[in-house]
Amino acid sequence: MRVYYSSASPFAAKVRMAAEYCDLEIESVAVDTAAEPADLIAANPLGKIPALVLDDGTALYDSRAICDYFDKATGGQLLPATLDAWTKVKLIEATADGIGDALILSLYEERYRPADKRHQPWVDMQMRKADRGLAALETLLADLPEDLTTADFALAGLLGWMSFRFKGKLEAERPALASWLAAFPERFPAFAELGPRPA
Ligand SMILES: N[C@@H](CCC(=O)N[C@@H](CS)C(=O)NCC(=O)O)C(=O)O
Repeated sequence: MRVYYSSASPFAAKVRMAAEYCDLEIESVAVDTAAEPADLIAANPLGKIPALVLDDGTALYDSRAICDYFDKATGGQLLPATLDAWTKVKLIEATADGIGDALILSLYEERYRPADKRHQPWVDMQMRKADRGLAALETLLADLPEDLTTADFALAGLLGWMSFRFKGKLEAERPALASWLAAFPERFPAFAELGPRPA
């Protein structure tokens, strides 16, 4: 299996950590999404990472679909079996991923738009989404099962990425999330190698 990724991406870190946890061997290929490389586009017409290519050439993208694939391929290593626990995990994962989407959109406004074309109210709205999501996550942490799940890898991807893209925000505003992140490498030592880091 091959995964297209960049070292800074919270979503790519999520799937690379999940693959490691499931003991799945994947080849990681670093790409620059802004350059729209042909091999990434062939795997994912949306040009986003992470994108996975299976050994038979089948492509799969979106971190949730990829993690669900890993879970199914390994007999349920990433998601709880009971409906109640599964629902809680999926809600946390969706919240973490949605915060990532909102924060990335706010960063792209700066990265890809000329200064005179930026619309601050829209950025502010994305930040409000992220802030509400982070507040919800602090409460939802209590619902995480003991064993690691896709929700833990989504959280570790998001919070690890925020620790350098939004430096100091978690410590100042969401200390429970900052503590959760600080404790994560002990629970999953491969975070040091596979967690998000500045490109
Ligand atoms: N919902 C997607 C989000 C993926 C995503 O937004 N990836 C970003 C990098 S962190 C990307 O590829 N951005 C390039 C683009 O949007 O063109 C997932 O969970 O995989």
